[in-house]
Amino acid sequence: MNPHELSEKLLAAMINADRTAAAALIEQALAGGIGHGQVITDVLDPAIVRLGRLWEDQEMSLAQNFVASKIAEDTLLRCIPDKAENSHTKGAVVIGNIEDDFHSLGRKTVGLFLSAAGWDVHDLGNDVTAEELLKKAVEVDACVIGASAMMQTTALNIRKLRQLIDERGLTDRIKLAVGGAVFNWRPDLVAEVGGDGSARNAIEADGLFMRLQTEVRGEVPT
Ligand code: B12
Repeated sequence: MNPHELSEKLLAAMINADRTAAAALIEQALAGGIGHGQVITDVLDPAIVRLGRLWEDQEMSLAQNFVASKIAEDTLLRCIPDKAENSHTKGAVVIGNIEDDFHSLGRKTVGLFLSAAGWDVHDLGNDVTAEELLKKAVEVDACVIGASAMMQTTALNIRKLRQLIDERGLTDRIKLAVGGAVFNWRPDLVAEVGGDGSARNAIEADGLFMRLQTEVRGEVPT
């Protein structure tokens, strides 16, 4: 089966709340030689985008979407890329969905990819306040905070974090990465909320975090 066919079948499994079938499809894709990253970009991602459209077109309920998203999350965990050989040598980073945001799937994907790329990821979960994110970043000496938001309303809550970082004189020590579907639709929002940069997906997040770390430390991480 090619990635497109696998994605179609995965979508059907998610809609039918068939966790076992979804897991088997991912195993099949990985066994067939499709790389972990490609399973996410070419199989899982298109299925989730279609799922989103079905919901937007009101062809499925919030509850159905919730269950389907849970299955997508399980599926995602099966696609974790291999750990970098020199794991966690790039330094500490803090990530979380900003206050009032509960769209965990994207954030978790980013965390898994960053961890596999060698970052020591402190994932604070959903609905995290600006204060909590900054407190943790100071505690673990992180030079990047990654704030995730999926909705226009919650994205604006990131402004509080920008303000706190600046007020405490940490502008040059802690950089603010922002991301989530809403930033992909409205790239101008990155500047509006005070982000230092954004990445369209989990695969590009490592490059962004490395660039931001270099801005802080003035050196290229190994
Ligand atoms: C799944 C989903 C849900 C699930 C979430 C389940 C979960 N465990 O995550 C549930 C059912 C809980 C949900 C709830 C709601 N949702 Co919703 N949801 C979605 C949906 C369909 C998909 C989001 C998703 O998971 N995408 C897949 C992931 C892998 O992609 P991603 O999130 O974009 O993440 C990638 C990148 O953006 C990037 N990234 C993400 N974060 C970060 C962070 C950093 C630092 C970086 C660098 C990169 C990065 O990397 C990720 C991986 O590649 C979207 C529609 C859509 N098309 O996006 C609506 C959507 C986001 N939801 C929406 C709404 C309105 C809601 C609700 C208010 C619905 C309601 N009436 O209750 C609630 C609000 C909950 C809340 N307060 O947060 C709206 C937002 C509208 C807007 N313009 O603001 C959307 C756009 C749907 C719509 N068009 O109406 N939702």
